[in-house]
Amino acid sequence: MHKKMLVAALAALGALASLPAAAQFQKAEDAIKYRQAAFTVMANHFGRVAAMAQGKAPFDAKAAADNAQIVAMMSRLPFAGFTEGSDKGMPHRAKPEVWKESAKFKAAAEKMQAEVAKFETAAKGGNLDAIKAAVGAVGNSCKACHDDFRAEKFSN
Ligand code: ASC
Repeated sequence: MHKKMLVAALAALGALASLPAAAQFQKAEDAIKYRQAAFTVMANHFGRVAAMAQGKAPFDAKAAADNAQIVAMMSRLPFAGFTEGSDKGMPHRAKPEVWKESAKFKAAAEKMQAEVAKFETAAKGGNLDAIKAAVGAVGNSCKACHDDFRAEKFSN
């Protein structure tokens, strides 16, 4: 391949990679489904470790670490699904504040991600007391965002 063509191809790839998240979704409904799915998977795997922390499930250090790793990965995904215009499209519980107070929403998302990162570290360490503390902090960060940005009832 000519060097010029290679440069052009790489530039095209680079442009694709930096497209806004909106381009991942054909319609608002796709973005809503995506974020709901990501939250669902994240909550499921967090719940497995939370159950251990609360003594509702036997403590299994390996399972805790594996689940925490999934939570950490998932925690980075949902927010790409809050695209412009995806306040409508199918029933959901995101409040208008998600879009009206986007800086505050972003800060709440980043707080959750930071607590989840600490939680993943704690789970890797295998100390149940440290895991309990981290589970509490993650849960608080979930709740704080829900209080401000999640409605009680589904829209539509
Ligand atoms: C969970 C879960 C949440 C949070 C929240 C904490 O396990 O699914 O949304 O914790 O309930 O208050």
